[in-house]
Amino acid sequence: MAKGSIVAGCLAPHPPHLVYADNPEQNEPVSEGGWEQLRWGYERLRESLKDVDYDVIVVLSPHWQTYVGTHFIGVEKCSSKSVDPVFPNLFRFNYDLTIDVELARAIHDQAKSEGMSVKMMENPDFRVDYGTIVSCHMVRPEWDKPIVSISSNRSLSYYSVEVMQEMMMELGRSTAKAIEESGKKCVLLASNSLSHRHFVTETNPPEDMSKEHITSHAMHLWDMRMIDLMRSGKSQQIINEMPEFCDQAIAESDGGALTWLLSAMGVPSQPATLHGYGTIIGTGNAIMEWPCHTWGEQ
Ligand code: 2X7
Ligand code: FE2
Repeated sequence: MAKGSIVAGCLAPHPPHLVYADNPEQNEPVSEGGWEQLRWGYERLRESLKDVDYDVIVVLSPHWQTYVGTHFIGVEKCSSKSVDPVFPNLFRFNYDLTIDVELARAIHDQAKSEGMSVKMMENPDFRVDYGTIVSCHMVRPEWDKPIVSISSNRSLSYYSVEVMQEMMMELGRSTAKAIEESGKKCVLLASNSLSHRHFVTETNPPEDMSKEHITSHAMHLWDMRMIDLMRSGKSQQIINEMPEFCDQAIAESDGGALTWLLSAMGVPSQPATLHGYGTIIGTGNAIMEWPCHTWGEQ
């Protein structure tokens, strides 16, 4: 069997506003658009992945929060309605998705053999979180690929950002090894915003773009710094600066997704492509792609 591989890694932010603004048939609320810069960014990412051959999407979302270990959905068919608890006016999404349980279990087993605390989530009534759904929908609205859904172990809240990084580095290595042994080609998604300080009131209508901007200059500077590091292939520096970034920008990378992604790709020195940047209710969001399939044997 040929070795499996990560064909692309993406930073794929998940504010529900993006799905709301796109008006897909699965989502109940209806909008007049909005957040076009980011939605055009997702369009460019989809175009870039159009001719890339892959079997499965592997996603880590900070909105599936687990406090004892990292969990993996272990139920093959998940269908229900996902409602954003903070923005139920924007996101009530009927989903029907397929999980690659075999690959999920392989990553679980590999991580376990490395000493991590892990669990297969086998409750058939489990409600899939909106972060997972929004990122997968924006990358692949056809929903024709199975996914592997990984929880965010809140080790930062329990311990520290350093412990979170150590654990996500190991989870990344385990993910890469399990993928290689599976023979499957995978697209990895780190589902998170960058700076994450948001407004506490909503405009009317929510898609009024005359009110949308970053919450502060300091947040803008952090977002631009991170994008610059990603575009210049300085992954190790991102990992080194993660404690300050999480602390000062209240960054949503505190859930570990970005560290996991960089580790799974081998902390690449190849540049990432920026497909789009924009703010959503004041938070900073970048759509980035590391086109690993173009890098050859590493
Ligand atoms: O989950 C989110 C987010 N990360 C950023 C902005 C707005 C809503 O939801
Ligand atoms: Fe979020």
